Amino acid sequence: MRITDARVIVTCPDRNFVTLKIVTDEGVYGLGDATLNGRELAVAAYLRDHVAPLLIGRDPSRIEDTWQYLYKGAYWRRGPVTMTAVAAVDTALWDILGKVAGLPVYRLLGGRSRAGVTVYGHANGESVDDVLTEVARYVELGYRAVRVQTGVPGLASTYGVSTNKMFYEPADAAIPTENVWSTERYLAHVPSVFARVREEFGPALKLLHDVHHRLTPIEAARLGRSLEPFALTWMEDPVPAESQDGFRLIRQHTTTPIAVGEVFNTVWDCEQLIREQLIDYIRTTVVHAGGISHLRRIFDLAALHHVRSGSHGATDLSPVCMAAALHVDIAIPNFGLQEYMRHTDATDAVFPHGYRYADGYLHPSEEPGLGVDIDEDLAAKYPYRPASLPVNRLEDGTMHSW
Ligand code: EZ4
Ligand code: CO
Repeated sequence: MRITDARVIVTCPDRNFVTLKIVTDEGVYGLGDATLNGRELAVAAYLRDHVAPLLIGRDPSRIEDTWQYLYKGAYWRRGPVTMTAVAAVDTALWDILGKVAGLPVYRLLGGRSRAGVTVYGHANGESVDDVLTEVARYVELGYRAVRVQTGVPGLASTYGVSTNKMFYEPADAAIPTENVWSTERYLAHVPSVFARVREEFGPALKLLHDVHHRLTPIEAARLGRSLEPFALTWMEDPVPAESQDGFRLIRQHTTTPIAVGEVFNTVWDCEQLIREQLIDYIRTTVVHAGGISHLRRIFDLAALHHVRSGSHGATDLSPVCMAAALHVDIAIPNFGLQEYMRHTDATDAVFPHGYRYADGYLHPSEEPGLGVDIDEDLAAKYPYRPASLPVNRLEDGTMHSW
C-alpha cells in the first residue's frame, strides 16, 4: 500500500479547523487534526508546502519511521507548528492502520483498560450564583468532574467565562481582544468560589480550576494552599511553564495537585516535571504533542513517576483529535481525566463521529480506525475566518500572560 495524496482541509463550521487527509492507492484514507488555535494557516502551509510532498509514495504502515523522518529530517525540531503538523500525519496513519486491520485504534494500542473515559466539563459564570447553576447542570448531565471558573469582582472580563455556556470560544476577533488582569483581585476571590461549590455539591464531585499561566510560583503556592480545604482534583497551568523549576517552589508549599501541558509539544517540555514528580497530571494531547505515537511516549514516562494523563480537549481541538484522544485514554494504564468541551452542531456535521457521551463518560468508537470522518463538501461551505486568542494586560498596561 502506498500514499497517493495528502490533502489539507481548512474549514470554519463556527470555528476554524485544519484537517489532514492521507489517501492511499487502495482507497483507504486516514484523518489527522492539525488545528493550532489562532495560527491555523501556519500549520496548513507547513503541511502543504513541506510535508505532503514527502508523503507521496510512502508505505502508510511505517508510522514510527515516518514520525522520525519528519521530526529528525526537518533539522528544526519541536515547536507548536512543526509538532502539530507531525501529529496530523501520525494520527492519520494510525487511522489507516486501524482501517486496514479492521480494528478500532485502541485495540492496536493494547486494548481497553477501563469501562469508559471520565470527562470533565466547563462550568463558568460571572457570579458565584451563576456558576453554581452551571455546576448543577453538569451534575444533572451525569458529569463526575467539573472545571469551575468565575468572573473576578473589579475586572471587566475574565478568562474562561463565556456567554454561550456549552461552547466556550476564546478566539473571538481577527485582531486580539484586550483583557485586563489583576492577580490581587483574583487571589482574593477564588477560594470563596470553591467554598460555595463544595458546600453545595459535597465531597464526591471532582473539582478543577484553570489558572491559565497567570501567576508566579509563590502566588500559585498561595492559591494552592488556600484551596486545600476544598480538595481540588487539580489546579491547572498555575505558572508559565517555560521554566520547569518554578513548579518545585509550588510543590514545596501545597498539596493541591497540579496539572500542566496543554501548550507543550514534546516529551522534552515536561520530562523534568515528570521525572521530579513536580506535577500530578500531564495535559499534552494528540494534536499538539506529536500525535498518538509521541503522546503515548509521554504518558509512558509519566506512568513511571505517578503522573496521570489529563489531555486538553477544548473546542479548538477538532472531533478528529477527540476521537484519537479517546483511543489513547481508554488504553493507557495511567489515565486521569479527559477535558471535554462539546462542539457545535455545525462542527459535528462536518466531522461525523462514532464516539459518544453517556453518564459522565466518553466512549471511543468501535469502528475500524479512529471512527471519525470529514464531509468535504460540507466543509467547503465554511471558509476560513481569521480569529485570534485574546491578549492580557495588567491594570497599568503591562503585557501579561493570557
Ligand atoms: O484556552 O484551548 O483548558 N483549556 C484551556 C483552553 C485554551 C484554548 C486555547 O486555544 O485552557 O480553553
Ligand atoms: Co487550560
